[in-house]
Amino acid sequence: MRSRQSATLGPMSSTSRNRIRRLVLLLVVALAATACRGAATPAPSWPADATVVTARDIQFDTTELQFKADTPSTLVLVNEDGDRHNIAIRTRSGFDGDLLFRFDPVSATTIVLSVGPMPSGSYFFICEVHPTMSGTVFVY
Ligand SMILES: [Cu+2]
Repeated sequence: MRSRQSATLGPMSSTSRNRIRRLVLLLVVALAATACRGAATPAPSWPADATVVTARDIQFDTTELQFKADTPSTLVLVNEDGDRHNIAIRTRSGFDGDLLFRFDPVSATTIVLSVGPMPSGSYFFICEVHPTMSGTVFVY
């Protein structure tokens, strides 16, 4: 009596070929995803006590910044606009008084900045590109 030909013993069935094809496709997709992750710029990080300001629609999300006196601090600008923004801190409002801190305007990015120690007092901050984006700085 002849035994029936078994699908698993014969030449590779089309089901098996499809399974392997699917596996290879999955591997390619997984490798591509890994490669993309590797190429991406890591998101910036900052200390928990950093002062974080968000710029959106040509406005800062706060009119008041606070820093500890006589201590180096971290200032983070999250600029969600395509427009360029910066922050300058001065002893007087607008473009008057002594300049205590500034950085060049940036667009559509998040930057983490070191702010040098400032003596306690009230100061003013402004976006030099959009002077209506301004507020008060309390150093205490
Ligand atoms: Cu601005």
